[in-house]
Amino acid sequence: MSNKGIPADFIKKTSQNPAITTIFTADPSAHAWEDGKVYIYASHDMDPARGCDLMDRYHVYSSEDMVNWVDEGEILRSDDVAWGRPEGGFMWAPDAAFKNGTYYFYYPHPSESAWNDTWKMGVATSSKPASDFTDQGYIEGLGGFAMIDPCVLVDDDGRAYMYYGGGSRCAGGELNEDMISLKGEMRDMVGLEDFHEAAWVFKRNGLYYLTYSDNLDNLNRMRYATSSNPLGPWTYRGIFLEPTGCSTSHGSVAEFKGKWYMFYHNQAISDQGNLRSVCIDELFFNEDGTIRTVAQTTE
Ligand code: FUB
Repeated sequence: MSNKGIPADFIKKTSQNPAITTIFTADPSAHAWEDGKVYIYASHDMDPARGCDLMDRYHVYSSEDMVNWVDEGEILRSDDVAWGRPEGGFMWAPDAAFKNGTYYFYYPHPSESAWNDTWKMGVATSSKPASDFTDQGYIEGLGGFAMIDPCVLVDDDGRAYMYYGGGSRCAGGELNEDMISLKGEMRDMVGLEDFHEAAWVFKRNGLYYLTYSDNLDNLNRMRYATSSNPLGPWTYRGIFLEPTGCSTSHGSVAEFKGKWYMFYHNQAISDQGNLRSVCIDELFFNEDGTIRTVAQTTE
């Protein structure tokens, strides 16, 4: 497992945020699994000059206290994907899910050299949350527009839903029991205002929340909408993460030991939008279920 450490001359400050400082990480998808730990499945920014095409592997982080984070190592790289683009690269924002004793790792990746229209939603599985993932192919039947930023919600009744999208369209649909095929058609998520990318769906007190980044020029914010149904229609609720200083914004929301947290990224360490770092702040809700603006802490 090779880690590309952060060169010392990139490090401008040391603080609680960013929370992950051993390598550059972005697009955190956080999950509290049944082993009592919280896990972050993140993208790995690797090269400032070439940027997102060189992102070719994923690391997972775990914590028992939301303060001390363990790099669980690399869990998948483009070389492991038999159906993937021969040149590799382009391992963008992932997500993970757990169902019936199996961990599912979802990742967007092109299948051909001419990468632009060839993205697929790959799936790897393991009996462990942070190791031994094996690629299982990709979800058939998806496509038509930006095949990036998967998010999978396993609802309280065991039904699972996948969301993805970018460039103004977000789609959602139900997965079959196997978690790697679609049950019916994907449909557009209706009611989101100024959707850009980074869909994330969670459930709190019976209400579904869909968070996403918007199109504010070069400094995307994160907005959210709510619904009583996992596939909408959605009611737009507002902005809850102001710009982080980074040209992209991407995050997830998870509950851990009775508190809610916002996981996101900024470029505080590198000052470069292609070398991002995962941050964490507590997330607070109002009595009516609306989300308070995240206070982005630095110490
Ligand atoms: O990390 C690559 C891409 O940048 C993600 O897929 C987007 O959400 C943006 O964060």
